[in-house]
Amino acid sequence: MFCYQCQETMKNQGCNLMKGMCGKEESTTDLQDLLIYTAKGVAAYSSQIRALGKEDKPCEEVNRYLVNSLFITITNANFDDTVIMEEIKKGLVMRKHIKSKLEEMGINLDSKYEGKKYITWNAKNKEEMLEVAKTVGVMRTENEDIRSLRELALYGLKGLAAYTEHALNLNKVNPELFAFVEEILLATEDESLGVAELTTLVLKVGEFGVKAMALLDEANTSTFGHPVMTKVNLGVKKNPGILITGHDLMDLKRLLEQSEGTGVDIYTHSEMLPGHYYPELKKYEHFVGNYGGAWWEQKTEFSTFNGPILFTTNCIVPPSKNANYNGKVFTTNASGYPGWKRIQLDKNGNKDFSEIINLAKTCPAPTEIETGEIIGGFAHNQVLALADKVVEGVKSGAINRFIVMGGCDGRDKKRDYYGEFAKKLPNNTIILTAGCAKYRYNKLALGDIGGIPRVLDAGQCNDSYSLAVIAMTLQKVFGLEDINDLPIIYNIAWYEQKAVIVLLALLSLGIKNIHLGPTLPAFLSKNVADLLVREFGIALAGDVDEDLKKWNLI
Ligand code: SF4
Ligand code: SF3
Repeated sequence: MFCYQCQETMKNQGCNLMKGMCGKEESTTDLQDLLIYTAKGVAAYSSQIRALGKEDKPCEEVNRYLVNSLFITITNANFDDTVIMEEIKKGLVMRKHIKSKLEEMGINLDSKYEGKKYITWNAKNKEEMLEVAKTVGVMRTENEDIRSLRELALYGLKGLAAYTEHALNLNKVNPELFAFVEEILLATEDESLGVAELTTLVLKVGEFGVKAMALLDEANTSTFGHPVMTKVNLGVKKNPGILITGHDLMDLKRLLEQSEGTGVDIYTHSEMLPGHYYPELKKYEHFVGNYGGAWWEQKTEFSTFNGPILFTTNCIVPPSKNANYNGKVFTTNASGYPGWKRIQLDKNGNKDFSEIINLAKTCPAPTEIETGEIIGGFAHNQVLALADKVVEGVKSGAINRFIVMGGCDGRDKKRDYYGEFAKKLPNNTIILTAGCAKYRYNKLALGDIGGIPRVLDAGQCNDSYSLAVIAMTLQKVFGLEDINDLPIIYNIAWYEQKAVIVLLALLSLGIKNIHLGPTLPAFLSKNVADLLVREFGIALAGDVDEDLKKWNLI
């Protein structure tokens, strides 16, 4: 195995032993590589169908297949070899099907893809799959700069695919995105592309990342309304509860609908917290609060929740063998864990959560682990509704700087930096956040500036789009030519591939001098890292006092 796609990778070099630092087994890692490789085989043929303008039914299936395959391989999304093998088999059938469809039209792609194993390989069982998998991993690209750029593009694409899938779940599609997914999958196998071409492609991934996030923003807000300022309860009620986590708001909606009037309350964990901000979701009386913090605290927090837990996406932490919540966890969408039941769409496009609801009824109410409230819901619409106050604050000097501190949280001790940084920021600064990184500071009593809270939470990691919209609007309001002239600092925490697409999206919008932490990605070769520093001013965050000084904040 070799994997270096996340921030936790071993020694910040790569997980290459029997198991990843995230708990992913060697076989799972290898099968995930093979799943991506299978998707490339599908893309070779489906891109041809798409070029012919035949976007009929089979293409819809292909679209979902491509984004879902990428999503499954995101860090902490799916640890289940059986699920991954099923997806690989599905891809092989799909590849064959599209190939024969093209041949019926007199199109044969054998010479175009001559020597490319992704259109020819096959396997009958796990052993054979693992044999092939050994030949398709990251390290087969020998040149480290080419490898770095290919992987950077692919990791960004995984994040883009995740957001595209959430939009698809709400019936919103942008066909350009699926064509782009095919383009990048194939580009990462194209030997004719050198450093310059791949660098251009990486930036293009960012551009399309903006489109994917805009589409998801549109999908979420047109379905559930625009997020509004909301106080979310952190304590517990007396009813039994279901804890829902991950990022898929459609699943949250289904769960709320199906559990209404059953005497079971619904709580959010980690990245599902922003569900509370949407009018069409917050209207449910039994949607009672948020339980706990970021994903990595789930072992402790799930053990006191007492009721069942539903994962709609990453991040899963493998449970201990004797965890008291084993047997009570369910997954859906791209997420999966061996032994945990998966609930998938039925023929009619519905999901039946009754088993989870019935199980909840037999469980005690959650044990209280904290009390109080947090405030959020500051996506672009809500912040722009406060625009006059914000502009006034900046003009009067009451607001000296905005600090964008979105992204991911994680287990690395160095991440204490973000909490410390937030605490030491002067009182005339406002933190703009999105993603689970917020749990490092969203429960601190940081106060407000003229009624505007000093931590403005826009939502999930995909809602980083909102932060970009806010920046672009402020640029217009202040009549600035360059977005980098705004009083905004970017100090972003990354962990998995959704943060990679957020970073590339911000770069594509022309935002410079982004600080990244707690470590720079291991998949950036020295030359690629140098290029990002040179062209975009990317820097490593790390020392609270030094960074505050650098930004004239102390
Ligand atoms: Fe290692 Fe991260 Fe890959 Fe897991 S996802 S194997 S921790 S690099
Ligand atoms: Fe968090 Fe996994 Fe990335 Fe959506 S839940 S931000 S780490």
